This record gives sequence, C-alpha cells and structure tokens, in this order.
Amino acid sequence: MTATETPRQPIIIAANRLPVMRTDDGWAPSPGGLVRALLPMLRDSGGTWVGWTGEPDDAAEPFSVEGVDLQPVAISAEEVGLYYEGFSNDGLWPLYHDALRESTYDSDQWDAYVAVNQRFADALAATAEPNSIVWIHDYQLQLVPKMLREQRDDLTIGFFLHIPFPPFELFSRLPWRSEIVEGLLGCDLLGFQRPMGATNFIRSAQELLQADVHDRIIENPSHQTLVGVFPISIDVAEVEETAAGRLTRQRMSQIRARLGDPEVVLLGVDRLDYTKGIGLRLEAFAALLESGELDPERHVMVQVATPTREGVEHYQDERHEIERLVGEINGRYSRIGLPVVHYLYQTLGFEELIALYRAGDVMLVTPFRDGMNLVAKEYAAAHIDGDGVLVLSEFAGAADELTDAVLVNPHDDNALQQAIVTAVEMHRRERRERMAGLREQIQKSDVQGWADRFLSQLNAAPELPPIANT
Ligand code: ADQ
Repeated sequence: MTATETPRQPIIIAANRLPVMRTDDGWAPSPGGLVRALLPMLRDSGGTWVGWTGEPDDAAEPFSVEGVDLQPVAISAEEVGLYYEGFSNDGLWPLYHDALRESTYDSDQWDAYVAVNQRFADALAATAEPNSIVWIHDYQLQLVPKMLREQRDDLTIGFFLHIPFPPFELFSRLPWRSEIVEGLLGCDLLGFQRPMGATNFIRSAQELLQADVHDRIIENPSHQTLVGVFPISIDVAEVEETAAGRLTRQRMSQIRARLGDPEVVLLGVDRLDYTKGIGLRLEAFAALLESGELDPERHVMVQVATPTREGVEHYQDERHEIERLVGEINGRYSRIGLPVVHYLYQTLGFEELIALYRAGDVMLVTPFRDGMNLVAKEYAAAHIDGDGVLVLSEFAGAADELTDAVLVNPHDDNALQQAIVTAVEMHRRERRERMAGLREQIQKSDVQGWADRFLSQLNAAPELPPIANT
C-alpha cells in the first residue's frame, strides 16, 4: 500500500443472494448496477459477501470471483419453499407493498425464516474480523441485525431495506411484527429508500416497543439505531456508455424497423410482479385504442416482463392475467405481421435492454407501489439523445426525485389514460426540457454515491453524539 492510500476496514455484505450466477465456466458476477458498485468496494477493502447461491441444498465451499471472497449459506429445498417463496415473498412482500395481495401468515414459514436468518447471523459472526463493518440487505434478512449483535457487539451493523416499509396500520397485521422491529433495531444504521419508509418504521417502533426516539435516533439498551434515507440509484456512466455505442444505435434502429416503424413506441420493462401495474397499463392502452385516441397503425407497445418467483401462486395468476390481456388486445387491434402489443416474457441482456430503452419514445412505469424503481432511472440515463417521455407512478420511490416525469396515480384509470395521451402528444420542446431535468437529477447521484453515503454514515455510527434528555 502506498502512503497516500487510506487503509479501509473490511466490509462484509449479507444479502439473500450472492452477487454471482453460474456460467458454463464457473461463476460470473450477476448483472445490475448494485453488484457492479459493491464488488470493487469489497475487493479493495478485502471484504466478503455472504449469501445463497440460488440453488437449493447447495452447500458450496467459500470461493472467490473477481478477487472478492464469497461465503455461501446453504438453504434446503424445503426452506426455499418456506423461508423464501413463503414467508418472504408470500407474506412480507405483499404486506410491504400496500397489502396488494392477501399475505400468508404461517408459523412453519416463520420458523424457517428465523432458522435461515440465524444461519446468516452465525455465518457473519464466524466470518467478520474484529470491529469490521457489516451491511445487511433487504426484507429476507430482517432478524439478522439483532441475532448478529447478540454474538458480536464489536461489529458496526447497517441494514438497507430495498422495498417500502409499510404504514403501521398495515404492518401491525403481521403476527411477528415486534420480532421484526426488534430484529432491525439490532443495527447501528437503518436505511430506507424514502422518508415515508423511515417515518413508518419509527412509528411502528414507538407503537410496538414504546421506543425512545429523538431526531431519527432510536435508543436501545446497548446502542443507538440511526434511521436514515438513502434513495438507491444506477450506474449512470455504464448505461450512458452502452447507450452511446454504435451497436446499440444500430440495434435501436433495427428494433424500430421490426416494430413497423411506428410513430410512437410505448415501452414497459418490469419483473412480472403484481406490484408493477402491468395489467393496468395494458388496460389503459386498450381503452385508448378503443376510444381512438391512440391508433394501432401509429402507436405500438412493447412490454418486457421478466420471469420471477414462478413458484408463488399470486405470480402465476398475474402472468395468466397479463397474457390474457395481451392476447385480447392483439386479437382485436393487430394486423397480420404487425401486433400492436409486443410481449416478451424473457430476461434480456444489458445491451438489448439499453437499445430498447433508446427505441422507446414513451416509457410507462406505473407500479402500485415500488421501493424505488431502477427502470425509470435507467430509461432517463439511456436517453442521451435528450428526447423521450417518462410516465411515472407517484407510488414509486423514484417519483420523489424524478419530478420532470409525467407523474400519475395509477389507481385512477382516467388519469393514467390522460397521462399516456399527454406523453404521446407532448411537444418536442417540452419533451426535451423534461428529459434534461430527469437527466440532471440522475447525474446527481449514482449507485456508487449511494453506497458511499450509506457506508460513510455507517462508519460514523459508533460516534453518534449522546442524546440530550428532553
Ligand atoms: P425490483 O423490484 O427488481 O427491485 P427495479 O428497481 O425496477 O425492481 O429493478 C429491476 C432491474 O431489473 C432493473 O435494473 C432492470 O434493468 C432489470 N430488468 C428488468 N426487466 C429485465 C429484463 N427483462 N431483462 C433484463 N433485466 C431486466 C427491488 C425493489 C425496487 C428497487 C430495487 C433496488 O422492488 O423498488 O428499486 O430493488 O433497490
């Protein structure tokens, strides 16, 4: 190490999944800005990532990818059903997203959630060097902070919730609500995407545990928990660079030609999740074709839906409903060789995704509820041409920052149709002004800045000033 380099404390990250996927030659980093931002930081600090490989019963030994140590946590096939698909994705996920679907509350699933969280805490306790920093991610691991602190009070523990934290009125339905709040209070820094998540959590801590809170600091017997807001972002430079590439430009022209060179390409890109409002957006598109405000010869929609959580019934139902709607709309308005809705139930490569963003004149991001929504930010970053309109739900975290989008309440079908018409008919000058505003906003904060802000706040956590008694 040279004299100018600052020694960094090793950082340990825990997330349900390891940041890698299996390839023909072994392992490669998973796609996505979060992994791209965190891996170099782990490598430089000599850190480790603790998580599941994604394969049931996979008891892989520790290994390393691109110089980063990975510590697998084994999860059995039965636990995948109970802890992951069950408690996490059929219990917590709907509850944390405005109870859009009925949650399952099942004590066998809860027991598996506790057991897997304990396994993560044990793995972290065994791996972490003295006084290191541990950063735990997301709703699958909310008990880990407390379980880890009980074993290792020398560690500095941070937690970031990628999804919304619900209002107390909804959260209090959860039979294990106090255990979850106690679990999260094991950390020194607790981060949320939006101010609303922080406020909701603090209220739950007050109502359920009579927590003593001053200025977003919660007093615990052994330590303080600082509650903060850290809106996540994307790797802006990577998206822009790919968007500017010659191959991307060629692919964009090819995509538009294949779509029949329509006047306006409307685009949706989401995991096929019922929180994302895909059906609603298709219905709005159909209503506008019906009323004649959109014309199938001039306006074409592309909906990319990534396969996800296919073992969970709500997701199977959602897929059937979306595919039924696509079939109905195409049956009615398509012409031979020219469907009016192009539907891809596929995971696309990064370059193809960016070419599609560039090909999209109007991007429809209409979730009922979303922690942030990175697609909205990626679309703006990809539009280096300065054109394109983003229609964005007020219920996505991104709406706090992306105020130059056409913001809409997706529950209001008239408002949604009106927002689509506004976007399609928007004058070029206004489009460019709004896109400039969106791009200026995302330039202010990329995913690296997000991670740096969280970690520097976490680093400072043990030095929080004592709270004056009020
Ligand atoms: P997600 O619910 O997965 O994330 P989102 O933020 O939109 O939602 O991220 C999806 C990512 O997957 C994007 O980076 C997108 O490019 C990619 N993607 C989507 N469809 C794809 C496809 N067909 N092929 C390839 N890639 C595809 C959760 C929360 C969000 C929060 C993020 C990050 O639900 O609210 O923004 O975590 O904190």
